[in-house]
Amino acid sequence: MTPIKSALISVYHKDNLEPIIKKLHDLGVVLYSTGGTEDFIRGLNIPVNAVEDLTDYPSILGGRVKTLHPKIFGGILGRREEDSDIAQLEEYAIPQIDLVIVDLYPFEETLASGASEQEIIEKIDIGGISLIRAAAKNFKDVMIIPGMEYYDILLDLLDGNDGSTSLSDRKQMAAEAFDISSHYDAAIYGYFMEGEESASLKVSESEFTSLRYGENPHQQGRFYGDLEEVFDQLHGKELSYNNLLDVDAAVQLMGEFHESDPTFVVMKHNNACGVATRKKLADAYRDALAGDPTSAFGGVLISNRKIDAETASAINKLFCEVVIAPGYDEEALELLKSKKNRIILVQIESEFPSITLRTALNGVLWQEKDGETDQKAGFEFVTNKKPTDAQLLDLEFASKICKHTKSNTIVLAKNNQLLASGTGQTSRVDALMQAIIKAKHFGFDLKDSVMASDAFFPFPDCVEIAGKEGVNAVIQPGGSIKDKLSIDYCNENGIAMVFTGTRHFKH
Ligand code: 93A
Repeated sequence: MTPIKSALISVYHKDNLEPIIKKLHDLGVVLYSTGGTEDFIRGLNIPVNAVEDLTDYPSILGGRVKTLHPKIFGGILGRREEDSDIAQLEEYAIPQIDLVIVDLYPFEETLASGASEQEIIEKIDIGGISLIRAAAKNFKDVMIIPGMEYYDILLDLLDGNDGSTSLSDRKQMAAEAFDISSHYDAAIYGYFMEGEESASLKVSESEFTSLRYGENPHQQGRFYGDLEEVFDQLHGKELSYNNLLDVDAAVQLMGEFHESDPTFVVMKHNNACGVATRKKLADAYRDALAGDPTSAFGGVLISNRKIDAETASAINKLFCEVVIAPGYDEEALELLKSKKNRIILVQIESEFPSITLRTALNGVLWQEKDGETDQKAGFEFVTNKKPTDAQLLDLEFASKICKHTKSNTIVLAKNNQLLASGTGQTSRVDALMQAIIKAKHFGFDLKDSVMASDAFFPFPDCVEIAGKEGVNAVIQPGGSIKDKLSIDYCNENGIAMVFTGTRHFKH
């Protein structure tokens, strides 16, 4: 047990401090303190030494530098068992400090109060956090009390041990101290990163939701995170594991269209099977559904506009799992609620974590999300024929869908409508064949349509097949050693092709 003979006390909130000070005084502990805390102690008629008297410096820079001085930190960090440390403390007349009590500037409260930047910055505690870290580092000799929530523990220890502390108590409090300091710094980091990475990934063991099951009924499933932060569920059963994956895929894709005219997307198994942008939402829904009315059954629908009654009554003719929108007219909501679907409210421009995680073998793969959206300003025109303005819009439209569809993928589109896509195929030609067969099956004419590919064409086969079907504009990253063969075919057949330089694999 080590007796406490001296204490440095520097606390922001003075509440509940009185019994501690009185107890320390009764035990004959020598007290050192900073300005406001010193005034408080003097107010109790208890003797206290001002840190200024010890350092021979006043508190300067408006209080920014109060305790940051070797006479303070030497007394905390000096190792009592190290002869050279003790000799130096004596040489420089540095008193040993056995107990440090700090209550930090309230950074998070100040931030939450909506204070100005200047006020927030001033509430970044420098001296206090250093005192906490120094005392915790030297736990072999020094006891740290890193916040007012630990006063009761200190009082109990002082009562029980007649003013002495044990090594294990000091070590335990050191751990608490680093918990406090790391949270404090994390809050400051969060403030500085605001806007850059404000949507953080929440994976916390303590915050999970049990799902009815995983991907299949024989698999358990859970969600780690806080769904309420992202959306409001207005109707229907709890979302399943598969629903959550589709909702995620849907909002990510719709994020690409948040500034577009009314747009509707039908998602199925994480891929879009219908997408259309129109002047009227009901038309967008009709034309999205036309993309693949078969797959739409049991799908997840998302709109970038408030859903109106006309669109809602059209939706009600279909069985769907989830409807997602940034709003619902009253009548639309009543109509949708009459069916067994789930209805959720999401802000389309919500920020989501900028990274993805998935397990692989015995570890976790981490990557940044694909944040690149292909826009005409970045297109490289590689064929003699340049796309028309209408084709450019369709190329952008198709490329956005392509980016959010499982690889290998080919997307065929025309007039802001997804005609068909080939999804998750093992070859690009298979993806194209699938898209062509689907488009024709649902009655589309591919003449004057556009084609998007998530990766380059290793051979000219895709442009040859597509060209014969009537596709007359193509968007792809480029970069194959055989690019020239595809370009030649396009030039010979009056097809416009653009390179984006950006691959959009999604596995
Ligand atoms: O501005 S500071 O970072 N500079 C310092 O040197 C310093 N030393 C202690 N803030 C500093 N403190 C903090 O002052 C403590 O963490 C505590 O919150 C506060 C107590 O000040 P007072 O005793 O004057 O009320």
